[in-house]
Amino acid sequence: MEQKSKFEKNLYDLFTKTPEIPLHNEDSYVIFSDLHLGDGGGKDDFAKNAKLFKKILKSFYWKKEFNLVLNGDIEDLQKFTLHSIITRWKKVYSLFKKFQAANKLIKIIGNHDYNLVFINKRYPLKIHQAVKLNYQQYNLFLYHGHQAHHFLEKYNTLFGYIVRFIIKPLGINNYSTAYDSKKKFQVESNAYRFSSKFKLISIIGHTHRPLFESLSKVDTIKFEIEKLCRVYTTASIQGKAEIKNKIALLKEEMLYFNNKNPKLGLRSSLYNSNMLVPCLFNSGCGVGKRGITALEISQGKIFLVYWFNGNKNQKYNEYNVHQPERLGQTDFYRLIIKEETLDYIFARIELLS
Ligand SMILES: [Mn+2]
Repeated sequence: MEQKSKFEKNLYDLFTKTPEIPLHNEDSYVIFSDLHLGDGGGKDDFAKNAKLFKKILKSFYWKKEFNLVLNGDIEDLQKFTLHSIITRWKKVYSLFKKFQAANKLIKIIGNHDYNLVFINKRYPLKIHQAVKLNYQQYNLFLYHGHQAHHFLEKYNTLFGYIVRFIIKPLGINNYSTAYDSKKKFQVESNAYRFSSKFKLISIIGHTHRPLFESLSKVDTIKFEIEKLCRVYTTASIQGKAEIKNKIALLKEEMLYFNNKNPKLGLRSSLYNSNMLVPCLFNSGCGVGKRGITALEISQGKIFLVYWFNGNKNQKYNEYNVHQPERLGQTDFYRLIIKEETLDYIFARIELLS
C-alpha cells in the first residue's frame, strides 16, 4: 500500500469522519474565514470591517436566504479572551445565532479559535471540525486549512500560549505575518495535492490569500496577460491599442502585488504540475485593509466576491468583467471577482487530475 505522508493522513482522517450535507442547485452558501474578532481595541483586526460585515450579513446574505459558513479563525483566542470578544461583538453573535436558529449556520474551527473545542459548554454556537457538501458524485470539502500543516496542528495550543503571553505583551503586533510565506506555500500545496488526488474541491482559509480554481491573483494575472498577447497578433489597430493598455494595467497590478509580498509573488506558481487542477479554493479573509473577500455557492456556481466601502476610494481591478454592485443605499459594494459552474470545475478535476 502507498505510504501516506503525515499531512495527507491528517486530511484523510478528517475527510472520512466529516459528515456529508447534500448540495442542491437551489441551495446558497457564503463562506467567510479568518475574521479574527477581538476586544474592539487597537489590536482587534476585525474592528475596521465590523460595520461592513454586519451590514452584508443582515441586508444581503440573510435576506437572500444563504447558509452561512464560518470557516475558522473567527475569534482570535490567541490574542483575546472569549469573554472580551463576545462582550464587544454582541451584535455579530446575535446575527450568528439568528442563522443558527434557522439551521443556516456552519461554524468550523481554525487554529486561532481551536480552544473553543474545550470550552464549548459556555459557547453559543455549534462547532464543526469540517464539513462536506455533496454535489452529485463529488464533494466540496470545507476545512480551515491548518490541518494541512502538521506542525501547527500538533503544537497549536502551545503556539496560542506563546502568542498570548509572550508575543502580545512584548507588543509584537503582526505575528500573523510572521507566519511566513514558506508555510503558506506548504499549506496550499499540501491541500492542493490532497484535493487533486481524491478528485474533490477543497475550500480553505488560514493563509488569508484568496484562491479560485487553485489560482492566486498573480497566477490569474499571468494567464490573462498570456491570453491577451495571443489575441494581440490578430487584433485591429484599435484593438491592439486597447490590449496594450490592458496589459500595462495588469503589469502594474502584478508589480504592486509582488512588491507587497515579494516571496509569495515568486512562489506563485506553486503547483509543480503542468496541468493545473482547479481543486483548491480559499475565501481569503475578513481583516483586509480595503474590505472582505468571500466565496459564494449558489445555483450550481461558485463565486469569489469582494465587499468594500466605496467611500474609501477603492481601487478595484479595471480588467474585471463585472462592475461592483452597490448594496441598497449604503456605501458598500459587492464585486464578483471570479465565477464558474461546479459542473465545469468537477469535469476538469475528473479529467486533469
Ligand atoms: Mn488560521
